[in-house]
Amino acid sequence: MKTLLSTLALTTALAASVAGTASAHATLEQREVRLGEATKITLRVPHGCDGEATETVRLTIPEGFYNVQPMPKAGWQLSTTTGAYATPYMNHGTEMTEGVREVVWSGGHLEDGWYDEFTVRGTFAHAEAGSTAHFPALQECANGVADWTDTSGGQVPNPAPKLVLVAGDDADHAHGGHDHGAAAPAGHGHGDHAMDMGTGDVTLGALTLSGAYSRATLPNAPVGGGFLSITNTGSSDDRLIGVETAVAGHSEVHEMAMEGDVMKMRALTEGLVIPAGETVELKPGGLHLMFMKLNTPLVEGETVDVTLTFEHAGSVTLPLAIGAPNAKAAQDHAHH
Ligand SMILES: [Cu+2]
Repeated sequence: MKTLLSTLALTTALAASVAGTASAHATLEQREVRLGEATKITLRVPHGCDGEATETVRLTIPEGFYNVQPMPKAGWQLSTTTGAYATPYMNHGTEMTEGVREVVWSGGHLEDGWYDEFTVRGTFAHAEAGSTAHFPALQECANGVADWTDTSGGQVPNPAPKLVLVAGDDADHAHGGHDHGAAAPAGHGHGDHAMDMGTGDVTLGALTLSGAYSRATLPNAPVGGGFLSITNTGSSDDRLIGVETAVAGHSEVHEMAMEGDVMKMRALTEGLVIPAGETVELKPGGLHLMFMKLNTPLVEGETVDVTLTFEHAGSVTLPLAIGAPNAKAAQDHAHH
């Protein structure tokens, strides 16, 4: 059976190359891009649909390619379709739950014998280094379509344009000395690791608060996030019921939860239970403090005072060290 399938695939590939028109595929100029860095992706269109001029180019944005900005082209109308991200993206301290999923350049005229390029800019995140990202594309002509949507990776006549993701310089990789890997399930690419402990631990009754940090935001960013771990050394549960900071008009405790197949954040209106004898971690992509209606940007290297109120342990004000926009842990590694 396997032999038969490979023979079929080979026959199809041969037929495609003999036919000629499919011998030059639509491809991406970029072969590799770095995770976590804004990057340009260029779709190269080498011919029309079986001799006809291309009038519309549709480019599908892969999961994990965030904050997409399409580049307009003279002579073409630009439109985009937005949709929810499977995993939200922290963009300079602002949580983005949706963005551009398809870009369409239409109303153009690219002769069969001409060549053109179509460009978008964005940032890859929440993906594994070494994985392949596909940008399925369609060319529409007056009477036909050239289809570049096959993401199987096989020898097919219509492979989707693709590139390989490589490790960037983000906080994940800057943490040379930390062995986060052993206990964490490998291979899911969310990059959220155990928090660094020992950064100005605060004790409040039976609770220990540690590794508290925030992330820098852009001027005029509406929201910011706060992260820490809370250990309950006592024998009864406690509950985080209040968050307050002078830099925000309103603050909440949020969780990330699946709604259908989309990850969304929502306020924990009943507060966050800190079970006896356990540690609850607030971290990017999971539970977090949400500072809304920010009245001043959060500046990297500074601190922001946040008051947390617990049902039993009471209130405490602690400084959150403001790290880089993509910080994944408190920056002050006092235990080193
Ligand atoms: Cu939130």
